[in-house]
Amino acid sequence: MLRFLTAGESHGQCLIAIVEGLPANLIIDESEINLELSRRQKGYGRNTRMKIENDKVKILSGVINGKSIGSPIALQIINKDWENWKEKWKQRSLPKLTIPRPGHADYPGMEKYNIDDARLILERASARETAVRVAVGAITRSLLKVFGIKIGSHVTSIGSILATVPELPYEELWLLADKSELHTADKTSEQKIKNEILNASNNGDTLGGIFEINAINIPVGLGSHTHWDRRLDTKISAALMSIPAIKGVEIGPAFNNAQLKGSEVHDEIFINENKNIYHKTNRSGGVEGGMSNGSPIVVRAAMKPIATIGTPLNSVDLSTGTPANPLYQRSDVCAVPSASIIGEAMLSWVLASALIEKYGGDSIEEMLR
Ligand code: EPS
Repeated sequence: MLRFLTAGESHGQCLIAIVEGLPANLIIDESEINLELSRRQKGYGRNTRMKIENDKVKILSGVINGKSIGSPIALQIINKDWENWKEKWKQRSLPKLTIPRPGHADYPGMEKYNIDDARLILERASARETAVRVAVGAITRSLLKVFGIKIGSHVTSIGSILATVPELPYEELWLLADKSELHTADKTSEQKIKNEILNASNNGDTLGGIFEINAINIPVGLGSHTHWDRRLDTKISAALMSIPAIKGVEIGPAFNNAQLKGSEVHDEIFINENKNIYHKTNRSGGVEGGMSNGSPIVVRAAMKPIATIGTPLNSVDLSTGTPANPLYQRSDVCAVPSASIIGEAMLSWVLASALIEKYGGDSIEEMLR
């Protein structure tokens, strides 16, 4: 079984992940992990924090001479911003945050953990933690690569601006997106989206959006129909929903399909002269009955606008019980492009887990056999 845990706070010393259950002899290239980390850091609409951080992974265990050895892999990413915070933490000079921000983890976290300072909740609730998830995703991406599976993504909307996605093979869409500051494959919408982000920023506001992740060269039969928790779609949606601010996930055009008739939705099955089964359409998003059906996996995720906003929203000072507006510090205006890279990492993770479950093996060679 593949599993991982992370540790670390947004303005603490570092982020840590421990990955357990990867086969031995998998080539793990630090520069490929760092490439994924830098992809997550790009994107129009981030705040000055992204200028402070320059994420690089340090592999602390489980990899010798560039290959996994079957033991737990420990990863570390240093928070450069720690340098600006460590004295404040030491001197306990940071004022308590007692007014929870609507939409953030502040209020339920303070109540649940009996903590009177939202700072102690937001430190771990922060999306900073996703940096180390992307490092984990990069490792599982290496495993998928051995089996020919590729994953990419592109942003399909930000705020009210919908991208017009060109009709191109997925790999070409990903290349276009990787060249765009908004991680969209639609060059024609870029300026409109930038203006929308700039307007939101000028008004002390934030924006959400939607991104799509695609995985290609998928074998038939990952996941299982036999139990709710073995279904591939269960795992995909849970993994995507675990990303901070993601509030909706669909596999294939699910919400549109719900408005159509069965005859308009289900992907007909064909056989070619080599006796290979195929589909001409992919309205299932590559998952039928909780299992991959061999078509590309297509997942969309909806991110809500970031909860730290400059425009005051009603809240309550929990130390006095009186109405108050939360304190505003810096925040991102829009992080949808970064979220799409985190989505790729989480989908890589799910597919690698499903692949290990189906093909097993303690080494890459055994898995391949
Ligand atoms: C985040 C708030 C911001 C973001 C951060 C996520 O950090 P800060 O409070 O330091 O300004 O920059 O994202 C990252 C640091 C990152 O690496 O993505 C939040 O509250 O979720």
